Amino acid sequence: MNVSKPLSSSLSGSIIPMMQLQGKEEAALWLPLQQDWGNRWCTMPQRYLSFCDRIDAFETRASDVFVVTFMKCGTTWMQELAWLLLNRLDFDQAKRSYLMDRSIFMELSTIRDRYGKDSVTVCDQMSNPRLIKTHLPAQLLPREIWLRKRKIIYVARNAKDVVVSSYHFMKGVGHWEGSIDEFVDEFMKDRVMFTSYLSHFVDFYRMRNEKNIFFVTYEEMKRDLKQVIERLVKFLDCQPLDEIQMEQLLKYLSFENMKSGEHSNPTRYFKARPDFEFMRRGIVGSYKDELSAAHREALDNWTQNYLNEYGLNEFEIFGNI
Ligand code: PPS
Repeated sequence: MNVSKPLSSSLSGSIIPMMQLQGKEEAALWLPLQQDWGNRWCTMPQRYLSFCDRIDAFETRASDVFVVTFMKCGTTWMQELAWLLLNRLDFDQAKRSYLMDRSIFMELSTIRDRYGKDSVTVCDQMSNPRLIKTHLPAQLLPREIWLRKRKIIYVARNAKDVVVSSYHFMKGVGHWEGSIDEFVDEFMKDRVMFTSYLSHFVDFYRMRNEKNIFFVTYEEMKRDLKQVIERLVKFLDCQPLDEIQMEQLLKYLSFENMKSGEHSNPTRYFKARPDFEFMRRGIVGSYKDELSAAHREALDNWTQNYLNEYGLNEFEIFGNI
């Protein structure tokens, strides 16, 4: 892994020091994409450097499922769904405890101290079946995931909604002090945490037909969650749900229900500004009244130019947004 010079001085709005990381070049030998990971970038907090070797060497288990996303793409929604499927729809347990304590965020300790011990160790000690959340891009995931073809659920979301949701989140939890205009610009320059956003989801979109990868979009989950659940049940080798179970699950996963639940809404889990709301709008298209016309156009062009390199377009991935 190559690490470029720290970028903290050029990050106008961010209040945690960041740096950009280049991927592992040798990964091209064993990744499904045969991608040259040396061309892939990821902006991470400097603390990541004390964790990256252990994340790289993280020992996986056959029953592991990794929920991999760029931030604000519907991770929590998918984690709750996958956790419930893997735990025989144990709604009682889900109502009693925060999802973040049931499905650990692997690199959380690279961002903030939550546990006293680090989040990689906590992942290591979880009991089966482990449902592990990560925002790391393909090139920085534990290498055993690829070597042993562990199950990955990948959720993608359109760029404009991700930018808006990320801005509110980062501002709310105190990781961003600048304006939304500055945020959009920094996002497109790959200077916000976990960027580059585009290569993050395009890599997984291109791997979507691999047997161990379940690719879905937030937009698809909004359009037809039932069909996504049916597909996921098969992917996770769970017992098919009867109609009553499906209805219960759909009700539990509704935005309104998760927002009103003490533990399904993670808002109180964060030390954040008083007006912070994790479950914010939960819609497709919040960019329409939150981004300027200039930024909508800039993000569209930026996205499409990148997708062109792979012969893709936004509509085929996300549908109408
Ligand atoms: S994080 O912090 O990266 O893990 O955030 P993440 O969970 O990926 O994304 C948060 C956004 O997902 C929305 N959300 C939902 N939408 C619809 N239905 C349900 N049940 C649901 N749960 C979470 C949440 O509101 C955030 O999106 P925005 O657009 O900000 O509302």
